[in-house]
Amino acid sequence: LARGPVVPPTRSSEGFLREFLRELQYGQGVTLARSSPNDQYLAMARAVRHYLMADWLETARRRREHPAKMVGYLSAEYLLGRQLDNALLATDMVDIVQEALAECGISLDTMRAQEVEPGLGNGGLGRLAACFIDSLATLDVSCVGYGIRYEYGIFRQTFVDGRQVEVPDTWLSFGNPWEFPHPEREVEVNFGGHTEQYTDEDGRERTRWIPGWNVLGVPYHYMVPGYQNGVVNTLRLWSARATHAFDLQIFNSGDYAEAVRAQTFAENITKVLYPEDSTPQGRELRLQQQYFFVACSLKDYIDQTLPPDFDLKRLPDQIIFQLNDTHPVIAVPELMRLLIDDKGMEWDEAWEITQKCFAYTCHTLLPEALEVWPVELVGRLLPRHLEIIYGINERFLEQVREAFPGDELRVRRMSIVQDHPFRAVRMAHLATVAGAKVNGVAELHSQLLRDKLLPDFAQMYPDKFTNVTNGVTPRRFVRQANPALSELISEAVGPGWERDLSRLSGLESFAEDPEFREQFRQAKQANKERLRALLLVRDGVELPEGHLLDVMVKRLHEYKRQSLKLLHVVTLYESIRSGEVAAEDVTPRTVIFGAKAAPGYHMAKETIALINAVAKTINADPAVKGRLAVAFPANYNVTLAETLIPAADLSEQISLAGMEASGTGNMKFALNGALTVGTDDGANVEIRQLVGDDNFFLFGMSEPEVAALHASGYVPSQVYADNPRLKRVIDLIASGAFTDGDPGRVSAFVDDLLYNDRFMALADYQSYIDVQERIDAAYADTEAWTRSAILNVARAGFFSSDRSMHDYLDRIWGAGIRL
Ligand code: 26Q
Repeated sequence: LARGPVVPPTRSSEGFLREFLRELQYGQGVTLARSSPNDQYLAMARAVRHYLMADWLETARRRREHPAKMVGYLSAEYLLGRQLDNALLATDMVDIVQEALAECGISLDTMRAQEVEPGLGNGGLGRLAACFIDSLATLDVSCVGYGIRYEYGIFRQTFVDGRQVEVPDTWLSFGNPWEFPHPEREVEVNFGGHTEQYTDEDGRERTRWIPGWNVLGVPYHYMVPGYQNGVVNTLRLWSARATHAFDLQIFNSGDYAEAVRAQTFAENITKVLYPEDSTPQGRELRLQQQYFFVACSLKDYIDQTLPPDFDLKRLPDQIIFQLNDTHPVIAVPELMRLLIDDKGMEWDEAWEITQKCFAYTCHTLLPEALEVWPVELVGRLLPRHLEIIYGINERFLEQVREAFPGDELRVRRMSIVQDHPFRAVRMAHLATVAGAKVNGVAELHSQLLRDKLLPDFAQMYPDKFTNVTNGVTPRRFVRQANPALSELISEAVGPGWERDLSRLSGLESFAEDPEFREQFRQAKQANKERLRALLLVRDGVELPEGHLLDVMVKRLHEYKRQSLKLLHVVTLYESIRSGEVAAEDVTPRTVIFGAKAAPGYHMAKETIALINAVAKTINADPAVKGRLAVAFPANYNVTLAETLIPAADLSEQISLAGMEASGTGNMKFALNGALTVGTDDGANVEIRQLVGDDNFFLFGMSEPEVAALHASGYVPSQVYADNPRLKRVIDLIASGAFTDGDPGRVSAFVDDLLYNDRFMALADYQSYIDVQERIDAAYADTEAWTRSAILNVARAGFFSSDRSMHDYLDRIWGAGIRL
């Protein structure tokens, strides 16, 4: 027993009950009779964990014994969502567990509700990382996800008088049954100090870094189960601790308070997730976070994961580090430093290896979202890395001059180090120069990346650039979030679609089957009722019944244009109020918003306040009762998304064309049978191509039209003056009709629309109103709408993150990865 493989517990409700009670009694130290729901949750989560353990250990053993090339996914964010249901589904234990809990008088839903989701990400990018590691486990690809174990994840959003107030996310305070701390695998990370030259024993001139201070990184392991395939990969999140030597030294000098302060200082590094998701501020602590997790990860991989005495010349055969945006790009000079300073390699050889070990994914098109780090800061925090970056840049610019003689403007444009408006390291340039591949996240985005964001680089390295369109995991976002639809799908196309989403195409013909359409509507109805029940207890919101459910959920950002959605809502309201249309002639609609604003993003917060003000007015007005309602549940997160998205009829994807890199919510809605109203932006383009124009509501300017309007000079106040309807709507808002007669509370919002409107909401207004009128009419034709909804599901199989992973394997990660 001691020497053999780990034996999993018996897969039966008796077997599970045994594990559960053991954990409750011996783990939590309570009897069932006296246990709290939290005790029960922790015990059952640990019991579920037992069933994954044998597979986890076996997967690790297999990977050690057959060393294939591994993917090291480097991401500062993983927006995992709740773990319990995911683990139950991966082990196919829902029924067993439900039965066992029933014996104890415990409901599985109560247990599910106990879990606080790990919100270790801001939005799309973090959720994408979570989907990708799910898919890699399901495809049995050797992968370790590396990241940061923030003590506080994305803030919890509350509304006070309709304005966003952030509350710290204390996700760890009731205990976390899903993590495995490994303090014995701690890693030291250095910061600060200076560098010096010296001559080694062989007479070679070398550099060494004399750091000024250091911290420890403790890894916490999370299981990443594949879907019912016996594979469990690892997510390794790092947590900062004070160095023992550090505090001991001070402690011995008698200054206890100073020793504690040093500890606090070190542990600050992984204290909190930065809640900005598109306009990074050059904050020192943020750079510390980035270097901290990347240094831990590289050292852990080289010293602990590779076999001892591994010849690092062969590193590119063993690992590809995928850089999730520029946040982990400091890994590039870190690997150079390890190879040169620690392992004694020559520059050219180290660079050749480094260039093969990294690939870079870009997630933006907004120039201000590109990370730059002031040279002064990098030099102070990471002096050796700054030298290496200069070394990389010098050699790189030499190549640029060789390829484009006399073109000094180009040299300046392409330089990894910018001079203006301040001296800083351009992380996207570093990533592009160092990466073997650079990819965008949807076809349009990859094309704009080549043509607009990094054209000089695309010219110099045409073969580096590629596209991998994002995807989402069908396990969480269809199977788990939408059991009613899942059952229908399984009945129609048979089992197994969760792992081969292209099989959804088998639903095509069912769109023509009236009986199937009726069942499909019933599933949607069941999901709406689930949502109603949830919002009632979660937010005290009472959703009207029988409405078109129109949903816009995503981070609050001007480019995403929640403002445009709001103009539509006010247009509907105004047209009923003014008597222009009779209330009984409008298609009843409930609009749901969900959005967090970055705490320092003023206009985003103003928009939230205005949405809440409009909602309050509309919901209280008997003139529109039963016809129009607006809900804005606070704290939109993965958990809420899982109930909201399956209930939606209409998916709002209305960013200004050329601004949303991909979007992934758009995919989740389509897969759950919502129709999209959207611009030709990001992955919307591909969704429309796949589902067909008849099943997608396109509106607004295309990206080239946006560019042309910019070039010709865009005057939003002119659009306002020329469109009487728009003018009425804006005037109504500006009058204070939604803000207790106070125009002051809306002037920032209104003035920006009229005199700035960077993302051209007014330019797309009429087109948006027109398409929404078509939507009202289309929704009234129930059978046709259902047919379109089914076709959306049938044709969206492409957006599985399993497909994205196949594309990464084919286009980026190369041969040697087992499949
Ligand atoms: C960087 C430095 C300092 C502080 C914060 C940040 C930071 C953090 C998060 C910058 C950006 C982000 C997140 C970006 C993001 O979520 N982008 C989205 O990525 C999705 C997945 O590819 C796309 O679908 C979305 O279009 C894109 O907006």
